[in-house]
Amino acid sequence: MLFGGTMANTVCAISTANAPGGIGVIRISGPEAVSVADRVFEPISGESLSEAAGYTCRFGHVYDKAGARLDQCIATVFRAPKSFTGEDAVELSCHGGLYVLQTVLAAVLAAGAAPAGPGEFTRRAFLNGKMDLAEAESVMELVSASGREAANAARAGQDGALSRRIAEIRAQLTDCCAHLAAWADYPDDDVPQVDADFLQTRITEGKRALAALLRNFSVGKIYREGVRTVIAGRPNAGKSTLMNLLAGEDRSIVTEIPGTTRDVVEETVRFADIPLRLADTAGLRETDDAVERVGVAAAKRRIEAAQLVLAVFDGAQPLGPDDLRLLREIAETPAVLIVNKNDLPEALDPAPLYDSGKPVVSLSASSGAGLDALERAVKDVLGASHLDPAAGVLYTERQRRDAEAALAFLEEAEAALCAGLTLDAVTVSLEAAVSSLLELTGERVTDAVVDEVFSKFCVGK
Ligand SMILES: Nc1nc2c(ncn2[C@@H]2O[C@H](COP(=O)(O)OP(=O)(O)OP(=O)(O)O)[C@@H](O)[C@H]2O)c(=O)[nH]1
Ligand SMILES: [Mg+2]
Repeated sequence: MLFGGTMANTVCAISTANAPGGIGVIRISGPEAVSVADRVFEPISGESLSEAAGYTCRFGHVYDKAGARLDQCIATVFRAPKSFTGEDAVELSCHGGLYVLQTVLAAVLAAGAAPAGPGEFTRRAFLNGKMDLAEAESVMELVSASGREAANAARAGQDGALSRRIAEIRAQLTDCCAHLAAWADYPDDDVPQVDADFLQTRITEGKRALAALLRNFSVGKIYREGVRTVIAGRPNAGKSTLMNLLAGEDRSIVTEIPGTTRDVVEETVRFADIPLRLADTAGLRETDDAVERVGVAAAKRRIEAAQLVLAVFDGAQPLGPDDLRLLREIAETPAVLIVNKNDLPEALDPAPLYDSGKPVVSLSASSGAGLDALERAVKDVLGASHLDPAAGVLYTERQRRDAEAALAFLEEAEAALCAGLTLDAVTVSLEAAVSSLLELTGERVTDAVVDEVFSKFCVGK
């Protein structure tokens, strides 16, 4: 198959990480993959790779053009279409040193393969019909996923969960279009009257499904990009102790002297499986100390820009004016209110905390008691409690754009239906929605979009 002039040639790249490892893999894919590999690889058995069936491997050595032995290697042969790309492919598993891999790659290039571009292997898999565009994008997500939830979501995408969900929504809408088309083509025949309720129900269902996917997109983003989180509270509340608990090491200085933390101390931690970009800040209070004042001002700026505030209150002290001011300042920000030092007798009346409507968690930052409840509260506040990867997750801005376009067209269709406009107007909007969904999965997509998708991949994938 020839696609855009790039598909016919045989390409290669190092497919493992650009870091030392036990094993490093060089992937070769294309019509000449096996003969290129034969030029650099000599099996111990003497049987060339050309004689090897798909899914078999040979042990041997890799040589450069001058005949110098570069490394021991296991060569695995894949025969089209039964490979990741759908083409003939060979994977050379060598020792994982970066120098070794570079020299083997140079030998493979000298043997006639071209260097693979970013995402080239996955692009070929897409163009050969091995996966749709949404699945290809989830491959990329899987490669970059660092947390369990993110990996689960990406894996579900690779299993086609998103594509299946989109296909279901589309099928419902296509059904409506068919219904309307029959009516338009044969108005006088026996086609039953267009049933406005039927259309309305289908449109509402489609809207609801797309809205749910779009909600999950922002949640997915939390897992992918992390959350700007500020630990705030008055001096001595135990902010730095909490920071150290979450970081699993002593990042911030803890003392019994109020006003210990002055600079902003940052650390990214994984909490409730979500990457939190934590900032421990100076205790909030009016002060004459010039250095502390600068720290308090910095803390306030951080709070204003935060996506999540962990507001720490000293449970062994009554609430003071600084606490109440903090409550007002974070009224509009997602936040968890932490009543700390629950190992000491409680002196804090939590009523004003509960009145804020925000979740309240009782904790001992020094012992870690109550951390589970904090985890649940953080997930809740960020809307991450109900993410079900198996129900399909949008991964990329591109997918979000298409889903949003489809939703907007459905709203148009609904408005046309409610306004009693001609059914042609409804049909046009419904068809546009279907078309947006076809673009989402890549079944109807321009070269420019395909280029955009794969340019974001790393070389070797
Ligand atoms: N008993 C008890 N003491 C705690 C707890 N958390 C913190 N402390 C103590 O409270 C004091 C202040 O803790 P820090 O973590 O430094 O408080 P902070 O909010 O960072 O204070 P500043 O940096 O001054 O704003 C220290 O003596 C801690 O050991 C807790 O859960 N229980
Ligand atoms: Mg501190």
